[in-house]
Amino acid sequence: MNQTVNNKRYALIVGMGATGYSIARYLQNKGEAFHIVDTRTSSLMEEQFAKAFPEAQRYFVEIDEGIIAGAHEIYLSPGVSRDEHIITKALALGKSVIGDIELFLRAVDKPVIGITGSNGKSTVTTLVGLMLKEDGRNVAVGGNIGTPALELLNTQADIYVLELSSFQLESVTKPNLFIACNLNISADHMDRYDSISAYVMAKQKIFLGAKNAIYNLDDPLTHPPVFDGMMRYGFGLESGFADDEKHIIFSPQNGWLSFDHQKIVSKDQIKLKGIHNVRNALAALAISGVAGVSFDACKNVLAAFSGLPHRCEFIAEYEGVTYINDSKATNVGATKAAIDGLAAEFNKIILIAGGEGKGADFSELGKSIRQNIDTLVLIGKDGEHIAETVGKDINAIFASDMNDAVQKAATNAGLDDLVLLSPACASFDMFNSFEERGDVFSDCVHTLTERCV
Ligand code: UMA
Ligand code: ADP
Repeated sequence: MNQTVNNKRYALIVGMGATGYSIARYLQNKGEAFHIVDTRTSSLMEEQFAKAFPEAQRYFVEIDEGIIAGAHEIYLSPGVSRDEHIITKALALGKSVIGDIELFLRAVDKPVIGITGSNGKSTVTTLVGLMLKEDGRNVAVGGNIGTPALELLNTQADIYVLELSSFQLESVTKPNLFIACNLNISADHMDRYDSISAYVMAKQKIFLGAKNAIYNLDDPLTHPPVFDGMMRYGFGLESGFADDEKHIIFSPQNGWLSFDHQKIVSKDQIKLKGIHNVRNALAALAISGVAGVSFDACKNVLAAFSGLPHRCEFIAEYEGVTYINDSKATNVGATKAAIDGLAAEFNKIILIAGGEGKGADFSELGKSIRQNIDTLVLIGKDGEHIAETVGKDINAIFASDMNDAVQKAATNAGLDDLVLLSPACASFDMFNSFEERGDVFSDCVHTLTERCV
């Protein structure tokens, strides 16, 4: 492509994926010109872009500095690091580099709820969306959970719920949300951040300008700074809170989840399983309660919602062995939560883990594994690294692919045991997505059970 600079005002979109596409569509609808660049040699969506936006110039890997200099603003996709050479050049030229969330927030004139955290975002975002709907609100749900935020603008909703990743939060200035929630922090994406503090700071941006802040009483890294005029609500498991601190807590003594001393729902009435999901229910109650949703609507949703696919999802029980798909556990914290939450229910656990480790420190996983895992079946790029880190005293087996892993796990399982796929890693070394990884696991389990009938 001829890299000429024209005189027309244009923006530069970085990344030709779902976000880039939503930004391009948004600008096209507004009649604004743009160029698009992907810092890789090609994009899976290249053809779609060429068809939908024939006017826009497309570039790959390299781009003249003049094109960057000529852009009035740069719109960055979340998967592209702000350390990427095009972005560092743009920033050095004094350009504003923002993401789709900032564009969405500039355009929207209705209340927006934002939910971030290392784990549980999609579950809580879904619960809050369902609670608002149950309460009769016209709600639109999107962001990192799947539908890019800008696409929600076509829905004419009265209230928006956005799942926000640290990558998306890096490229907002001051979100000014109606409700901002930070669920929990454990290390993730350490291939993208220099330190855990850089990751924590990206997450903390969610609170800037928020009217209401919701945080995890048990996790100090989620606590917001004190801002004038910002209401604060803590959720947690019978955790300490100040007398004047609004709190949404679960009491293991009486088994109830309560909102500021008012009992709302008992743990037994919640369909989701595991203590991490009690935390998710508390966060959803806190957010929905602050948004004015009736507690009856919240209760109905908690009693009916059995969870999203690929999150501790029951697949089959065969010859006394239960098979659970937790493919969405793409970091150490998520896998720890799944193991610790499920261990009490089974005789022993055979864990299938491994994949693209994203620079994680797997020693954190060692304790949970040593306490609760009988056999570790390892797959993917970082399988060996996990085995080395958790120690020699664990029965670790290597598998060549998912089918091999399921077979080896089944061979090592007996009555009342659990075979758990909870990889603590991203899927990209072996699969296109965590969904594909979970589907392949599920297919392998079904093949195994059918073959043996
Ligand atoms: N690309 C580059 N250079 C890079 C990296 C990527 O040019 O260094 C290009 C790719 O070649 C591709 C495009 O950017 O053409 C992809 O953009 P993207 O990686 O930002 O992904 P999108 O398709 O826009 O999807 C993004 C989120 N992906 C990431 O943040 C990595 C999706 O979250 C989100 O659903 C979607 O926007 C809509 O908001 C996915 C995710 O994995 C599920 N999120 C991470 C997570 O949950 O852990 C943060
Ligand atoms: P996210 O969108 O943040 O990735 P999900 O709701 O999709 O979160 O859950 C992903 C995985 O994280 C689940 O498979 C589960 O193992 C784990 N998980 C869910 N909620 C929590 C929580 N509150 N704390 C720790 N781990 C959790």
